Amino acid sequence: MSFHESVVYQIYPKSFRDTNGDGVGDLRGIIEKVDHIASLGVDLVWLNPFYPSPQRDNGYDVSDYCAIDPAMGTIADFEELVARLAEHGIGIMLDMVLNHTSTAHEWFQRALAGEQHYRDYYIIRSPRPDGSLPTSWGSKFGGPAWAPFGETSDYFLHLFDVTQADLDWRNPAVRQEMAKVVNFWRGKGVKAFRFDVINLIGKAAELVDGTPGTDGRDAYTDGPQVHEYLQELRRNSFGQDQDSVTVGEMSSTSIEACVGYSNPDNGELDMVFNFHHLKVDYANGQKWTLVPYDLAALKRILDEWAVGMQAGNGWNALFWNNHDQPRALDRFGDPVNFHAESATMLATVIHLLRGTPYVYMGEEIGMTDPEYTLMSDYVDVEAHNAYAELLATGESAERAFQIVHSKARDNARTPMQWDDGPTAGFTDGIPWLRPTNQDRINVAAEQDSERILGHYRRLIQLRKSEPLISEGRYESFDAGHEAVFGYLRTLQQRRLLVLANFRGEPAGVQIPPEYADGTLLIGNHDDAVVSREMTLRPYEALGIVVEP
Ligand code: TEU
Ligand code: CA
Repeated sequence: MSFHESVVYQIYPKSFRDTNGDGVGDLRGIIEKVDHIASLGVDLVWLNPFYPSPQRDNGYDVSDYCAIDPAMGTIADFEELVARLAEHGIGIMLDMVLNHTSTAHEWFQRALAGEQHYRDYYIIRSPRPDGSLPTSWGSKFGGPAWAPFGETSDYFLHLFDVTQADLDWRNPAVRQEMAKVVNFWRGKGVKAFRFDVINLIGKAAELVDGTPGTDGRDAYTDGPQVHEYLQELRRNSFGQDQDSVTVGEMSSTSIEACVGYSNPDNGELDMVFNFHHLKVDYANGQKWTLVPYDLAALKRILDEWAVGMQAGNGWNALFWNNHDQPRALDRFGDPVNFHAESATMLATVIHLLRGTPYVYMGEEIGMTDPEYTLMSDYVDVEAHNAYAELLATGESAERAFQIVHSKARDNARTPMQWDDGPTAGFTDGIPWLRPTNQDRINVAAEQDSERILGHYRRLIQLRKSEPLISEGRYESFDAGHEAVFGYLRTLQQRRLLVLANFRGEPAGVQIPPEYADGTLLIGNHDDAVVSREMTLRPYEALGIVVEP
């Protein structure tokens, strides 16, 4: 089966299910919940990093790529999980954090101890003649991207936390190590990989400041050699498996670059994540701000990426949620007044698009951002840095908290809500991050009503039964509509019209005559009637199919 027909379920292992009462999710917890995963009908499970790590960035600070953090389990647990999922035809997609290592990694420690071989693994530079940092780049987690390299007068680059040192991919030894890491997991039966911020590995030999007044990302993103490095990695590792599936996480990228990464003729990756559609609630491109989201921009970006990637024969990973994003339901839906309607509307939009859909754990039951009231409820280093920076720039404590509340990555990282118990059925101990509304939103309650879960299952099945969805051509529909996002999919004579009302009020739409005689393929209200002049109810979404 091609990845065009696949759906991926993302699990943040730390927050899925804890089996030993230490408050942290573990691999045995995932094994325990295999039936839930299988019941969705997904093909792959992407697991966020579970490797040994000081956990400064929740596992994206890897200190050993070829082992499992004891808090998460053992290699035997992993092998059991692979086998249990395989019984249901589900493969595992592993998260490869190859742009940087933890500074606790043996390579960095040996570099610090003076071993030149390992020093060359990292990006280490002298200050400029005037004593200033090598470049003006900012860390994506706040502050400068350079930190003193041990006791020397040099600096090492860290585009993320100060404990995440960027690797120098220009060094062939680094590239070989990374192929070895991928091959280690291939040896354990893994054929699918998600590559973390992989478009940042192509940094030039000579590092220069980027656009003045920015964090300099244009100077190192989608760098000159990234395509060559990906082609090499593919040849030396996952490309040797006929049925490998790969997705690259692309930070601040372009359609053009992403066509390059995912056009099969280039021999790089199968598909790409980009984040442009999730920046429509940023003021002036800045994340730590609070403004209503811009629906016109959201529609335009979804459409541009669908059209642009299709034109270049690239392939998108489709998603609303992941472990870095506040819940889309809170951003683009209305979890208070139209919980099930807006959750299923968002799902419909993504699942019928051209690309491969990803479902982030909890999305299938309409999980929302937690109802936290204190900064001490948050754990993420990024949230705390941002709060401090907001205060330093003169925001009131109340406003700074509101911003963190709406933007923190912890919003997505609260424990999976299995039942309405005090810890949501996540743990018998004290959860590392507190759930808040499991009394209303939990898997057990959804099993009974199936309003959201059932819709996800139907959408996932449709992708497998309808080549129109997995292979059809994409075209925009009524792009100027102020409330409705619409698009067409066509495959030979079969055609599909998808309509989704993003507003909490009814919205009128004119249906082209040929679709007015079509049939309802799926909808989030079971009593929709197709007609020439339709009025979509609040957050109503549907797909109308026309047979030849
Ligand atoms: O994220 C990359 C990234 O640039 C963003 O998603 C970033 O975390 C966010 O915009 C901050 O506001 C990846 C991982 O998904 C993330 O969890 C890691 O922290 C990061 O790389 C570093 O490995
Ligand atoms: Ca545990």
